[in-house]
Amino acid sequence: MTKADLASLPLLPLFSAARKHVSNDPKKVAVVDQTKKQVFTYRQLLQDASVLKKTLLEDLKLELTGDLDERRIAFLVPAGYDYVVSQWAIWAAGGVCVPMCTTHPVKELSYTISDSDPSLIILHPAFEHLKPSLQEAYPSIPFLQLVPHTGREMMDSLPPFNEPFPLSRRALMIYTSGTTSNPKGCITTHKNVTFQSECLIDAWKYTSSDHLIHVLPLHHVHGIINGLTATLISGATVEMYTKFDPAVVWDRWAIKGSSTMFMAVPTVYSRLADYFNDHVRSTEREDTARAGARALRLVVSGSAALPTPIKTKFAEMTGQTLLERYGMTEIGMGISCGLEVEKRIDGSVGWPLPGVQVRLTNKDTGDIIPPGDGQEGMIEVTGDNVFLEYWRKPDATRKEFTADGWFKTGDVAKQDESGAYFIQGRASVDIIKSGGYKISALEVERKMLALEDIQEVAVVGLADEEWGQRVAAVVKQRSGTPPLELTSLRTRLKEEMATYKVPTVLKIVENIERNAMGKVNKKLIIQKYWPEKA
Ligand code: MLC
Ligand code: AMP
Repeated sequence: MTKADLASLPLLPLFSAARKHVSNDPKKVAVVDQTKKQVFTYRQLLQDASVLKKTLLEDLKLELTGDLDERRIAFLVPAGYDYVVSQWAIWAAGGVCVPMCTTHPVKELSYTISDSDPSLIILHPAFEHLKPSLQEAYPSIPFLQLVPHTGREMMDSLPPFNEPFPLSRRALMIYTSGTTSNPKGCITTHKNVTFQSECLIDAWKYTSSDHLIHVLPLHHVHGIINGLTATLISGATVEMYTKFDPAVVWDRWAIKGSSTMFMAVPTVYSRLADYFNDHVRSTEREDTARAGARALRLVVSGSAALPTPIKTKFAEMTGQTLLERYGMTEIGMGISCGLEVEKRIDGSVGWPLPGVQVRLTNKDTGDIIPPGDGQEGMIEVTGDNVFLEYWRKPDATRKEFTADGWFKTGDVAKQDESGAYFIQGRASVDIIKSGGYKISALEVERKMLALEDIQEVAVVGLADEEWGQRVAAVVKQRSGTPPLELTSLRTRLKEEMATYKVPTVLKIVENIERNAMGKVNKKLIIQKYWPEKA
């Protein structure tokens, strides 16, 4: 690589921050890639992003304009340095990042591709085996075979920088399930992405001395914004893993002081607690493990309600009171507890983040509930954190906003006199949260109904301590078909949808009760078949 290979980078806040980190410390490590077992500096990251930007523009024959001009670029790259380079290169070239889920079956990937309508797909060699089926389905979309990067800086200089395009441009598209049966592409702009990251940096005081152990998937805001982008804007180091493994996390924590931050969903803390009890407690590793975990500066739980038993167990093991915060794909993070442990309130997700406005409204009338009066209401949010639109779905976008422009989250909460929020759950029974993933019951039902042996189905979320909720299916089989059995049904459904959406509980019934309108009352279904969960 020579300087001539480097395309210029727009001075977006992220790249401007990275340039500053290099000038403060040219050797500062941005990414520790635990799959490659290599480290990558901010300087190399800027160089590699600039080279890949050039390749993207060349492949699309856009060298002359030097601008992807909000074209979507989908990418299927494992969590690690290559992911970060791909994301930065797309942003540098003026494109919209469409990160694809590395565990999705071909059919889900195909949906993302057809809906986002990308100009190009970046494919990491780890996913080469998927290329023939994707290429067959989308013969007109070019593929860019990513050449994995190695941790070797080729030169000292940085790419040139130029004036950025407006931050109102679209930056990121994240697919999110909702009350419709197909996931929607939630679009955030550069302004949104920057604001979402900076308000967390402000609240949680990320600094360049921080070191995050990153184990979350990189097709959702928790992993992308809180984990990756906020950390890199701060000049800290992000240590990336392709998959969460409790053994690895406890081993890393045991090296006291080698990491400072950890962020995860409640299921991960439940797994960490189980692993500690089974493999660490009463062994010679116990003291170092406890001391290392206790020394962490910031340990955050979110994306789903944190059950008190998990919080209590984790505190007993580590001395850490998990910091809870509330967020959503459409808003990044909205509400958070603060760094001062003594001010955290049990069961509360805290107070609005700096610059984010939150209010509660009456579920039936839409009237604003006076702050702090303890009534249950729907959470509404406004601020620069709030997304721009659902991709090519103006009606769906409009429906989610009030007449005065606030985003309707669909979550129910109460607020106490101190202004602290307490999440009470979702208004819709058709939205399930399992392992921190949001799942549309309607989507699962539609895909199950496509199987010929299923005549009717109702999908519900069952409360579960480890997963938050489990996806359960009540099924009426088509007569004359062989008895359905959970394991083989799951195998078939894993071809159709992401594993985390596939029901883990199955109930075969003679009839699914419906009301006069033909609707299923899911609360009654849970009461009837799983009274202990109702
Ligand atoms: C997997 N399994 C599940 C499941 N996921 N069962 C029930 N519910 C789920 N959600 C099953 C699999 O089918 C499999 O069964 C077995 O459990 C092990 O699967 P796995 O894939 O190996 O699970 P694992 O890798 O251990 O994943 C668990 C996890 C993961 C918690 C690490 O789910 C995860 O990373 N969740 C994070 C999701 C996230 O980032 N959400 C943020 C969204 S943004 P079998 O039969 O195949 O063996 C957002 C906004 C905000 O919410 O506020 O942050
Ligand atoms: P997603 O659409 O995948 O981004 O998920 C967002 C949803 O996760 C929110 O609408 C909430 O229902 C839920 N959620 C996020 N954080 C919390 C939390 N701390 N407590 C309870 N629910 C949460």
